[in-house]
Amino acid sequence: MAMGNDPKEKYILVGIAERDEEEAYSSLDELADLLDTAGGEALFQFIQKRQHPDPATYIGKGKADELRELIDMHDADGIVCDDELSPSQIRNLTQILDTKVIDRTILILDIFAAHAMTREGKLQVEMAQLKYRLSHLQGLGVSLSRQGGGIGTRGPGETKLETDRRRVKSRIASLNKEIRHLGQMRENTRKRRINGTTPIAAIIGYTNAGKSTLLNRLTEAEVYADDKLFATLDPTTRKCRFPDGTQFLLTDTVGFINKLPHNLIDAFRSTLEEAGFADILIHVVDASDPERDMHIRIVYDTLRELGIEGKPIVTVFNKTDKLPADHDEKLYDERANIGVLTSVKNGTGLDQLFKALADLKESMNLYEN
Ligand SMILES: Nc1nc2c(ncn2[C@@H]2O[C@H](COP(=O)(O)OP(=O)(O)OP(=O)(O)O)[C@@H](O)[C@H]2O)c(=O)[nH]1
Ligand SMILES: [Mg+2]
Repeated sequence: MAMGNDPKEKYILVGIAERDEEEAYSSLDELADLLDTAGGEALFQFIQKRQHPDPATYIGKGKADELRELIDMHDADGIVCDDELSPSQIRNLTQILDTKVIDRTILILDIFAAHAMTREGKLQVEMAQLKYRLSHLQGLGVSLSRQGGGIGTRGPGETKLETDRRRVKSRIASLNKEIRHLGQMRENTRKRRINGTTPIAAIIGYTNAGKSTLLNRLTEAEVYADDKLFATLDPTTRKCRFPDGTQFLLTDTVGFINKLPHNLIDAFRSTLEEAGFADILIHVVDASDPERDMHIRIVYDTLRELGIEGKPIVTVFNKTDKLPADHDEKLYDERANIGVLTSVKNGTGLDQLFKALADLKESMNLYEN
């Protein structure tokens, strides 16, 4: 991580409960995971109940004064807000709190920057960061000029941005061109694959559900899987042969998350759309997560946003080994053709998954072979 051996930066997590307070707290739990993945440490959660974020200061002015005292008392390095802030919100909060102010989007962009491995992935992240900074220069100038490095400062340097907007814009244009070119090359590879006879299944789902672990289990792929959010950024495709001889090409994809920044969806559209070329979607869900129903909803919302709809779906309720013994809720995804329960870690339920995929393939009449 960019912070090397420095002590971890400590942040207060700040959110707004527009309706349900519990929902706001669990969103902040996820924000804490994001912060942890980015190499920072969450001190505690600070939530204000209000109808809408304050357009000037996100939380109300009075609450901000209260927060300022807490920042001093706990010697925090900054705050992380659970929503994307506007340039003026960043500027005003930075002035009132006299500390570093970052938001969920900056955090996610930062993690993506640290995890991108391929040239295409790196270009896509740079593009998303430049777009975010271009639209936030006014606020970030104040916030970022007061700190040396750390979270939110990975990627393109700040002075470059401030000195010449035009250069940023032309950089974005040239990134666009190169990303398109790489996308074209990927499309050619894909066409060669489609000309083959093996059906393609894309493994999709919320971040940290176990998608890469599943791919690794079913194939020899050694995709990086870790208890981190957004461990995977680049699509990997591997061939897989089930015990009955049925073959599939399996593609691992980047995970989805609540409030995934729009700049990222745009920048990653071409790799995210990899799932759009699959014959079948394998939707992996962390069944042991108390928020699993919300995760399922967000996955389908994101798919819709990407224009990926109407594909046959096998939903894999994974991590059943972590379910409490007295668990009796029904695991159900109304949009899936079939649901199976697995513990990819322990290797249980994989036979049912094979059968589900083979049956679907059969019923779809996919590629006689
Ligand atoms: N207990 C348990 N843990 C699992 C299981 N499957 C995966 N995990 C763990 O869950 C964590 C996330 O797994 P990944 O395969 O990286 O998840 P992913 O969906 O690819 O995540 P991203 O690439 O970050 O979107 C890892 O620590 C895995 O070891 C399971 O069946 N049971
Ligand atoms: Mg992964």
